[in-house]
Amino acid sequence: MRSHTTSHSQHEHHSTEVVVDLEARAADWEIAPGHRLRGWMYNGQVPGPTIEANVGDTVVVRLRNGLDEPTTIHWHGLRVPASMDGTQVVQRPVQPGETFEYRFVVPDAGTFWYHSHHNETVQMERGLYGALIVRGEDEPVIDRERVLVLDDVKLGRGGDFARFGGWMEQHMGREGDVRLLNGVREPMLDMAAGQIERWRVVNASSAKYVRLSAGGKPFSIIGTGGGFIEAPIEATEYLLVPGNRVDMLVGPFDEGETFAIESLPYDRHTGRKKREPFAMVRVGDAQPSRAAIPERLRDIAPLIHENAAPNRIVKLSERLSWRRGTDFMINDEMHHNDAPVTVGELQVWDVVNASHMDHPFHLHGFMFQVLSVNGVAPLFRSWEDTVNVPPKGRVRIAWVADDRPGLWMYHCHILEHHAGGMMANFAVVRPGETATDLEQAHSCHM
Ligand SMILES: [Cu+2]
Repeated sequence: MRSHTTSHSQHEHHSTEVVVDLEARAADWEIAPGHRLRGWMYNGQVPGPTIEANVGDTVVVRLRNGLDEPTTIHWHGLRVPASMDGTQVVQRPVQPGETFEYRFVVPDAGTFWYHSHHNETVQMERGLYGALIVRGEDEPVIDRERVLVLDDVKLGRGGDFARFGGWMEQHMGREGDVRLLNGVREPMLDMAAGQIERWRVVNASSAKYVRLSAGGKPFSIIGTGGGFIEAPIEATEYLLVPGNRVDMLVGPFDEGETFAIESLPYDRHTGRKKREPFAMVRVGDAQPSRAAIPERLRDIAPLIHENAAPNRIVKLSERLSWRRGTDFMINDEMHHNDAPVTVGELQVWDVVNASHMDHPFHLHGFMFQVLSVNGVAPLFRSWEDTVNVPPKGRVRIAWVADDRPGLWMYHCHILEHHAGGMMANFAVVRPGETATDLEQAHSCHM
C-alpha cells in the first residue's frame, strides 16, 4: 500500500490519496500448518490487505481481476458514490484480465470492510474480503490495536472446500465447522498483562451468527458498524451477525490467563447450539499501560423519536419452491425493485421478518439508526448498516439519504439468501427528479 499527499494549489488544504493495488487471484491459503485450501484472495492473502486511511482521505483501489470469472468489490458500510458501490446495477463486473479503479473519499471514521459482490457465495467463502479502517482525529489512546476478521469455512473430506450449493445450504446459508481468525484456524494470540487493547472485529462469514465473547470477561463496546457510539458500554457479549463490526476495548488481564475468543450458542434455527472458538488469547508478562478510556466518545443526535410512524415496510419472507428449494423474497417477490428515496427526506422503515429464520438486513451506502426491535429501543444509539431482524420480528430504522443519487440496494447478508432473491434495488433521487431520469442518465454511461 502506498500513500502520498497531493496539495491543491489554490488552498492550504492537504488531502491524502491512499493508493492500493489489489489483485484478485487464486492462491494457496494455509489455514493451519500444512493445511492448504485453494483460495481466491486479494494479493495472495486472506484477509486481503487492511486498507487504512484517515477521515477525508481519497482511497484509490486499482482492482486487477486475475480470476477466471468476473468480480467486483463492495465497500461495506462506507458512504461512497453510487458508481463506486460495486454492485451490478452500477458497474459492469470486472472481467478476467481487466483492471477497474475504485476511487472515493472516506467521510466517516470506523471499522469497515470490503468484499466481492459478484458470485459472492463462492467468492467470499474462498477468501475475497478484507478490512478497511478509517481513523478520525479523536481516537482513544490505547496500548495496542488489532483487526480481527472472523470467518468460517465448510470443508469436505479431502480438506478442501466442500462442494458449493445444495438445498440445505441454500436454505440455511453456508456454515462451516472450521473457524478462522484473520484467515487462520483458531490461532493463539499473545497479549501483555496490564494493557488495554482495542479490537476491531469484523464478521466476514457467509451465514454464521457470532455471539462474541472474550471468555466471559467484561469488555467495553466503543463502536459498531458506523463508528463510535456515544459512550463506552460494558458488556460480556455482543451479537455480530454476518456483515457486522464491533469496536471493543479489552483488558487489562493478569499474567498467565488464557481465554477463548468465541461465539456463545446462538439458535437461528439451523440446529447449531454450541460454543464455537475462533481463537485463544494467552496473557504474558505485564507491560506498562498508557491507555485512557474516554467517558464520552461522541454525540449522535436522534433522527426521530422511537415511536415515529414508518413510511415504508420492507417485508422479508420465504417460500418453498419445487424447482429452486427456497425462494427468499422482499415484499413477496424475489429481486424486488423498491420505490425511490428522495435526498434529504427522512426514511422510517419497518423491516418485518415474516419467516421463521433470522435475517441480517444490510443497507448499501447509507447508515441508519435502529429505533426499535420488536418495539423495544436498543440499549444504545448507534449508526449501522446491518441489523439482525429476528424471526417474526420487526425492526424500525431511520435514515436520511445525503446527496449521493444513484442506484442502491439492500439485502439479507446471509449470502445464500441474497443470492436466493432476498434483495431489492432502489434509486436515490434528488428532489424533483424521478428514478427514470436517473436510469436514463445511468444507461448513457454504460
Ligand atoms: Cu437471510
